[in-house]
Amino acid sequence: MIHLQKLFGLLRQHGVILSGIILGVIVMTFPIPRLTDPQTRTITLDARQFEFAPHRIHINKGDRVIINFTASDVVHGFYLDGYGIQERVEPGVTKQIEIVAERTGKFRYRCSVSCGSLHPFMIGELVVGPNEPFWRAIAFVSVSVITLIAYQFFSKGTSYEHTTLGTSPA
Ligand SMILES: [Cu+2]
Repeated sequence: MIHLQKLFGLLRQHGVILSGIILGVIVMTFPIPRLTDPQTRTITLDARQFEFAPHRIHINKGDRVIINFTASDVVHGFYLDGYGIQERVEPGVTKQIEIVAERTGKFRYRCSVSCGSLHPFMIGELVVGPNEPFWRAIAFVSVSVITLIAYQFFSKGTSYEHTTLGTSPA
């Protein structure tokens, strides 16, 4: 009878840990098909006085991006900070720019051809987000922290019981 009580006590205390471990395993192995493989994306980027359309491009780390770069009015350029990629485009001619996103972060792209009075303000932003392992890590850490908190909470409730069980004759 005491053994059974002890078992229930242990289960109540360690069941939290066990649930945490199971949840952790689920988080680490759950398939996220859309994010698993780096993607190849094709984007049309148009340059005009004095902006890029789109002015912000969102991708994930590891993605390969093919930019079809066009100009609507005058000659413009494309320079990507941190990648050292530079291209020049004339109206009516599409230039292809290929980028492989190796690092996460925000990288500005700017016009590299003096195209008019507001040329210095012709700036866009490439946002490279973290890919799937990052979100798994975040989820795993969250599960661990929640498990620890729950463990602390539940073990407080059973500590008295354990002391009693420990001192009682078997
Ligand atoms: Cu320009």
